[in-house]
Amino acid sequence: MPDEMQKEYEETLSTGGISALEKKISSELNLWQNIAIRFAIIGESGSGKSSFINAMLELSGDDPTAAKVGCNEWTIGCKEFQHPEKKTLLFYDLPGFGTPNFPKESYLELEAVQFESFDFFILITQCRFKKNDLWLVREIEKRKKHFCFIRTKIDVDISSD
Ligand SMILES: Nc1nc2c(ncn2[C@@H]2O[C@H](COP(=O)(O)OP(=O)(O)O)[C@@H](O)[C@H]2O)c(=O)[nH]1
Ligand SMILES: [Mg+2]
Repeated sequence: MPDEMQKEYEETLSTGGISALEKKISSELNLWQNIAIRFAIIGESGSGKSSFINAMLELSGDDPTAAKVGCNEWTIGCKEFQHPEKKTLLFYDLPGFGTPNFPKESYLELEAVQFESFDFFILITQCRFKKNDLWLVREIEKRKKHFCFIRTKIDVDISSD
């Protein structure tokens, strides 16, 4: 525990007694519930990022609030989607990288991408783990951010075997 924090707790204990300290600790333990967590949904264009967001948020494709799905570059900026129940969970549909509009060389510096602002990266990979996916993982690691992989289109993989 940092010295400053310990001092604060000691002061609460000496002025308000054990009940004041208990109250302080329990209110602080609940603080995390109000902290927004920003998830970046990232991956190559067409990998299934928008479909994944819709599946997570249980939005059907024809819902006007759903993420737009299609092989074209629908996602020009970085669109926010809030979890319907857990309002602090925010998902961001990022532009797909590796297209003429968003080449990987300049992708991470683009204003539309806001790479540094995210807490966690969900890297969507389709069918195979490719060179571009590896490049992205290395860039995320360089920035000491956390990530996980989601592999999409396994239905295609299974049916083509
Ligand atoms: N078969 C199959 N198609 C998928 C899956 N996920 C996405 N797609 C399709 O892949 C295409 C691109 O999906 P989209 O979500 O727009 O990808 P994005 O460009 O990464 O946002 C669309 O035609 C989707 O219907 C999946 O798990 N299986
Ligand atoms: Mg998309």
